[in-house]
Amino acid sequence: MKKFNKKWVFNFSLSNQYIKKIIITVLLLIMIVFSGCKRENTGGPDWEMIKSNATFVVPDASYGTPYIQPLNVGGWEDGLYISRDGLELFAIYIPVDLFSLLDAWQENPICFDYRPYYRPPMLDVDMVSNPWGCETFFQGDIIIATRKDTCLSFSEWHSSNLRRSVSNEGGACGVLKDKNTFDVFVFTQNRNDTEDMEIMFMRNVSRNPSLDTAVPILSSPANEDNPHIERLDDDTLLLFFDRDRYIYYTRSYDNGTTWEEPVKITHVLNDQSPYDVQPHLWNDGTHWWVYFCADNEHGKRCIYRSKQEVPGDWDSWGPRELVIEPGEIIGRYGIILGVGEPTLTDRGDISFVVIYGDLNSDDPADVWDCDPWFLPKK
Ligand SMILES: [Ca+2]
Ligand SMILES: [Ca+2]
Ligand SMILES: [Ca+2]
Repeated sequence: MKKFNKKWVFNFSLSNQYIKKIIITVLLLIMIVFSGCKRENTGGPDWEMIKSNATFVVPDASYGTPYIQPLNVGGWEDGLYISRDGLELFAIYIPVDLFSLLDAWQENPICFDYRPYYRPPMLDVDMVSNPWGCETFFQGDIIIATRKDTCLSFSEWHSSNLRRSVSNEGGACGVLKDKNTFDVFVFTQNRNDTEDMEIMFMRNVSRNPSLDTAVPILSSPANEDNPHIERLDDDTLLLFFDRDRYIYYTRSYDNGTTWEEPVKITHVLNDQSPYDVQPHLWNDGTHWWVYFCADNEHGKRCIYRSKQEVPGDWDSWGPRELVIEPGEIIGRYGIILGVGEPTLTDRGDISFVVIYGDLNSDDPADVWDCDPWFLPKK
């Protein structure tokens, strides 16, 4: 059970490689940020001050100032996707302090008591059902927020129709057909039999789709994650995704029934592979871009973008350009570990996640959080 449980949990989101990068980053940041200027312990993190004093570097002057989206909550909101018209926001929600939980859980994986790590609201995420008969559990579901107009903020998360017990679902991404319908839609799911991750695909579904018609595509024993789907013409779909943290692309010429053998990207996007790149395709009206996550020279996770060099060639990416880099938290209330999960509206507004925490927290079950932020195009 120990092996089964451990593998299952790690498969859902964080590879061992990623964990190592995080640990190294944390140690570096401890050395840099807290050398000679340690703040006194004042209990758990002052989340309001951490979140309101976080700063970022945005080199492109066509963007405004990043701000936290008002619907943010204490649990872990990750894997964002905003519909192109900007009216829906999806995330995977895990109502725990995920990093603190994983550290502690590695020490004692058998029927771990997850309750000290719960961070409400629970948003109907089933934290009880599990195949091992344990008293408590943790897993993630896709949640959804809607707004009637892009001049309004998203105000509240709700559980989505993609909610499912035991397994983790995430990586939602769709192509809109009209104001009520996604033409095609993908998300990821942990298999409960073989334990690895796979991409689920469906056609012609509502804007809060259910699991009913979802079928697995491109399945392999590896972990498929971070899918991004686009329609290229009446019959052709394009899918970017990662397989064990290497980025691939594939096309379907029959609207998703069959897919060509995935091609591994040779440069730019896989420069740091195996790595959690989180590719997001976006067209500026003339050119295709990929927005993605990568480390800067200081080992901090940043968002970059790369322009397609040869039209129609999906392995033809120009040098990466910085989009947003974490700065300090003014007042030293905590540190920002990184930014990631870029997702763009038609007009170029970016939703993304920020992971930050307080290394001086004296509550080992409340150190880190992951929240949705917004980088508006001017
Ligand atoms: Ca689930
Ligand atoms: Ca798989
Ligand atoms: Ca959060």
